[in-house]
Amino acid sequence: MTDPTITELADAAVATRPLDFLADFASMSRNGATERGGVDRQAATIADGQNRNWFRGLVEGHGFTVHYDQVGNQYCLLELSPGAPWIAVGSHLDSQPLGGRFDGAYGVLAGAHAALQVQQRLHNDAQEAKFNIVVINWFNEEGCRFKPSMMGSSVYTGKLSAAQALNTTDPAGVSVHEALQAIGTIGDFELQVEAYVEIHIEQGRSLEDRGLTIGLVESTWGANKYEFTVHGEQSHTGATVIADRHDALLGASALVVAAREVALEYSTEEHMVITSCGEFTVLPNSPVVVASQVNLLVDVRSTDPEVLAAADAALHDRVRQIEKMASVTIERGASHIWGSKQYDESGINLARNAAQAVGLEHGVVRTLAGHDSTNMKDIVPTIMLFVPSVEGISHNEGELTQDKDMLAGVRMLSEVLHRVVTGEFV
Ligand code: HGY
Ligand code: MN
Ligand code: MN
Repeated sequence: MTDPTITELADAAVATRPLDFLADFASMSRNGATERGGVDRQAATIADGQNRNWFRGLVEGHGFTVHYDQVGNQYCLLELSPGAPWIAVGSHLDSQPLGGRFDGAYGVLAGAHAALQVQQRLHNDAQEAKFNIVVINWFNEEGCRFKPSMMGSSVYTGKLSAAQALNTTDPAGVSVHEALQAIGTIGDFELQVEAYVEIHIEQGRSLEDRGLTIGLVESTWGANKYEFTVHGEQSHTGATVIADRHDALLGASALVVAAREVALEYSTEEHMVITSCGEFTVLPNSPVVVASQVNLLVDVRSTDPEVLAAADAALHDRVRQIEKMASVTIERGASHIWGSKQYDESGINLARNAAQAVGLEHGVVRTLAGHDSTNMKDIVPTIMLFVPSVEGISHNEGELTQDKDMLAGVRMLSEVLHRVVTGEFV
């Protein structure tokens, strides 16, 4: 008997490969699992490292090769046609503290499964791929341990320098570089991609409300995020008369309230404004001490650039008023800004045709949240898809996407990727 050829071995591997998305998703969700059904896998923590290694093991077992770039983006390469250019599918495996298990992680795992389904389909149909597929787990999309968010894709798309990303420190003073080295997921890999596809949970309720399974994302909201530091003067809470106080906590609290008021004042029927303060650190945070400093992050978002600019200007006016009212100074530090922008029209059409072909209820949606595709769409043709989030709950351990919707999303993604690798998109 003669030895099997490489092609025969590859055929056998493709034919016998078992794929069970829900089982893999359940396994992945054990990494960094929290008591209430969520995960805590902040960027480059031990839990994130475990999950990255788990994912590496999973995909290597299915024939991918895995590499890391200089800022810890994880590239899982599935070569379908040696020498062909690459298209990417991806999202992020990091999470918020006490976050949900679907945000980002669903899209990365769905990308790997969909890529394997495409490989199988090409094989069954004896069809040539025009592109190879790389599944990318972008580093630090969440931006909670290290700011700004969407860090890995920002470096990839040239919006942030690698040096700046690597030198960013967490509240304990650990740099991105040190943290990535500690979990061993940093390298020097580089890869150019010709198109990008991402699937993500909606994190809102529009699909659920409309009874749809797939969202075709047509645009992002614009967002302006600012790190503010309110400087006051530390003193005794009992012994310092009001006239002598420079209370940083009073100033910061007024800024939180002002942000909400700006949202209410500047939202129109047509264009909503959303503002938040999600992070607030008081120094020295002691019961009998007037705070000397508060660091807070305020973000302002809107669908319309002019409405966003007006709300932003109003927020800055309020900053100046609060400085006087609380006798503090407010310094604006780093900012992270992205514009409201359309996704590629031909990508939306391709995705619409794909949804029709696989028989899934679909509709056009916008994304309020930022995603790695927010960056990628600015450098390559990009398709962004959503699956429903139960009650729109996200960044919460109770985040949920039903199994049937996750599976429908993988089916949809696989149809889209098939069309992309066979040359329908770019
Ligand atoms: O929307 C956000 O701010 C985050 O980067 N996903
Ligand atoms: Mn996400
Ligand atoms: Mn998130």
